[in-house]
Amino acid sequence: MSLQRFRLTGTLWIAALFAGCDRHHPLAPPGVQASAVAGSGATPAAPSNTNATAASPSQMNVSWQDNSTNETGFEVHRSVTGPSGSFALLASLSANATTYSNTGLTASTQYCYKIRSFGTTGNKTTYSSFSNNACATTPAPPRPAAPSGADARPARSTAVDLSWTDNSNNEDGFRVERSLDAGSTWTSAGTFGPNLTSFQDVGRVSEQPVCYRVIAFNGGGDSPPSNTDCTTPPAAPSGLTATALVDQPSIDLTWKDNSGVEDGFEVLRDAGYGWSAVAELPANSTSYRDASAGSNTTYSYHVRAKKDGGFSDLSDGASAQCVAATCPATCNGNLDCDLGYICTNYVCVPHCGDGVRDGDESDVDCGGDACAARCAAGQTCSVPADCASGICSYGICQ
Ligand SMILES: [Ca+2]
Ligand SMILES: [Ca+2]
Ligand SMILES: [Ca+2]
Ligand SMILES: [Ca+2]
Repeated sequence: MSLQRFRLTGTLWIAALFAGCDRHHPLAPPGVQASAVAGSGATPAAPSNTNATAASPSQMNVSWQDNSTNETGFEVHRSVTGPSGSFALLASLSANATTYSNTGLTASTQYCYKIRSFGTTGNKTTYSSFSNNACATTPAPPRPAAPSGADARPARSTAVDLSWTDNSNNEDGFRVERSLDAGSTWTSAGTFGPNLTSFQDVGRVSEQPVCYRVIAFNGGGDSPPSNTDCTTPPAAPSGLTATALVDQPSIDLTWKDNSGVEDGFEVLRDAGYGWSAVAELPANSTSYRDASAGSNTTYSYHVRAKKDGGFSDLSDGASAQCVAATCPATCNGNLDCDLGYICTNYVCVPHCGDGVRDGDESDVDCGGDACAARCAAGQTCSVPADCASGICSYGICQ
């Protein structure tokens, strides 16, 4: 719409010029005529006294003096390469503007500004010369808050997992520091970007104590260090053997304890369904009897030392198969087992004497069809036959 109007106006003006007729044609604005006739037209006066002041690490306030009465607006040009660097248009402002806030800036960085006014009439825009340059440097940001909750735990015998809490929203990154002498001297274990909260320190030596702390940093400097947390990656156990017993449905494990720092040992087993922990043992353990081995299944084992919630490398592996005549049936659910047995850890085990209510028992180890024991007075029942008395009233044996 405005473009069409402009074209109409221009055409009329050209027609008027060639005809030498009334220059004050009602469809031609006076500004167009003045600009055209004067050549440079209504060029507004240049602004002056430009000033830049850093309001924060991310904001610069720019001000200038408006010296014109006929401007359409002002342009703010900015350089991040110094006063003699390259300026680029940053903002176009309306008439009579004398301030501009430049936000989202980088701390500790110089920004330079210069301003010019402009006048637009029809399709013609003319610019004043630029004001003086004004440069200022954003201040350094405040130092970030210290991280907390540093927690070191062995990932394996030669690596430590470190995690911490990020308490700052202005850090440029984190530096993890390591001490091999209980915190007397520190060296950097790595420098990382912002908002990271974990790091794995590889290349550690088993049985060697190591301490960590974390520092957040930005252009303003370092935070205080976090708490210090220490651990010692334990040496892995070795020489694991697995031997099936011939007189009972069990597999005996033995291994060599190679660590002087472990909190305990964990026994891992795979019966073909994936690895899972089957035993947590105290420090200095060197044997374990797995009494839940079923028939026709090969059981594989590893042992690892525990320390501070982490682990050593795995021991070598060993495997065995239940060989006793009494090896229980393996199962994948209770329906695979005979009456009186339930499926626990993929093995059918008797439930009538295990001290818990399971199988079809109406109370602990009594009632139901599978167990011979009847429930005593006061125990739970479903039918009269669950009770020794033969009387089940409102679910309770009488
Ligand atoms: Ca003005
Ligand atoms: Ca952060
Ligand atoms: Ca030990
Ligand atoms: Ca039971």
